[in-house]
Amino acid sequence: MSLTKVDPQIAGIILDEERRQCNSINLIASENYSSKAVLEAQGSVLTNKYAEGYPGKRYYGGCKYADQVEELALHRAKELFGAEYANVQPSSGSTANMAAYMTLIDYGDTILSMALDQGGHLTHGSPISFSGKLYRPVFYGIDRETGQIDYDEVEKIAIKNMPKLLVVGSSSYPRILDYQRFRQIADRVNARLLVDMAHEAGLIAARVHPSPVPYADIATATTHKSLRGPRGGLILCRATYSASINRSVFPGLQGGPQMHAIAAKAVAFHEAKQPQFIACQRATLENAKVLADGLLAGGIQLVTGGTDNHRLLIDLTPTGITGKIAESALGEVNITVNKNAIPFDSRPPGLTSGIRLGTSALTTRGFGTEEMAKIAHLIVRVLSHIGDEKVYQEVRLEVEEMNSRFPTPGITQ
Ligand code: DSN
Repeated sequence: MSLTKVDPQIAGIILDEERRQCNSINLIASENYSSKAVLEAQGSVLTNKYAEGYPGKRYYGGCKYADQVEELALHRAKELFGAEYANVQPSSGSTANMAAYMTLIDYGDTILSMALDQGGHLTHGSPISFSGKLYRPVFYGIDRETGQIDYDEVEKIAIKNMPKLLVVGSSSYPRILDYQRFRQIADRVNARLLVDMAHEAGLIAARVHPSPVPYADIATATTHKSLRGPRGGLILCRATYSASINRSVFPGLQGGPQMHAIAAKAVAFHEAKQPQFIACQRATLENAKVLADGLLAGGIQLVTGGTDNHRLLIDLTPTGITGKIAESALGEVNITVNKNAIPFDSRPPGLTSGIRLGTSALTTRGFGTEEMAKIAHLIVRVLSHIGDEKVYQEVRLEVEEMNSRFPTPGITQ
């Protein structure tokens, strides 16, 4: 029986969410729209199957098709990223990172990573995450003047603290990370290198962004950000870590793998090989540059003055408004963003002095440079007219017009 009949309440909420996704200009840098094919695989009967273990070595009978699905996902992941080994079972980026730590270091060891308030991630050593509780984190940040990572400074911190693991990856750093330089630093102090490429995975798959895979001992990712797959995690590593990474994921951290999600990941890896996906990732970068230029032209300040990837970080300090107010004002006109701390932010994480923008989701919908220039203009209008309902209404109409021209994959397409 269909969902509408069995549970009209949940069906109704899902419908509302579909409408919200179609009717908003989504600039959340970590979101995207997965295709109908990905959604179909994720919503399949594979959700019924227990398949603890790995292909060919399961703890349950009836795993013939689960094995086929996982083998295909593994093969595609390795091929897509040029990796020696892959594990597609992590349910999230956090568990992927946890498995990487368990493989590479011991509890209590020192890790060196980008500080959360400078653009890092919770699972890179924040005291409120397992990573800060089980390991001894020390941090690098960005240079106050340039807003960019000073690699010589990272090296100095590494030499001073002699970490066992150097962690690379960021949620809001809008510049390319120099993976080769990080490898040199790791080698200098005899540390292992973990790259969390969650944000850039789609750009890397399309080869429009440098890949950390040749340099990292382990690279982790989520499959739902720029990669446009189902919500989940992915691990790529050198063959030497294969047995240990597998043990860390199962039985170390997880039980039965989510076979439906693994099938959907396989579909996403297949889609990521297609010319349309590659063109879209290239367009994502162009769109980010046009958005950045439009904002700068409108007097908006950007951390590092621009972007090399799909993300931009607006520094709202000169406007006097908080990230929270900006997020809510843009939300009023159906432009969805998230408040985000800027480096050296004087405001707490619940308020912040910045907002983060990303162009992956809109580019998937087909928005191009013309629309990006318009969106930059609309953002400037809203941020300079906080609370002005007349301006909000004008902007809402422009947002509606743009939304009406671009179907939303997985929903209207
Ligand atoms: N929540 C993700 C992001 O928005 O970047 C990171 O886990």
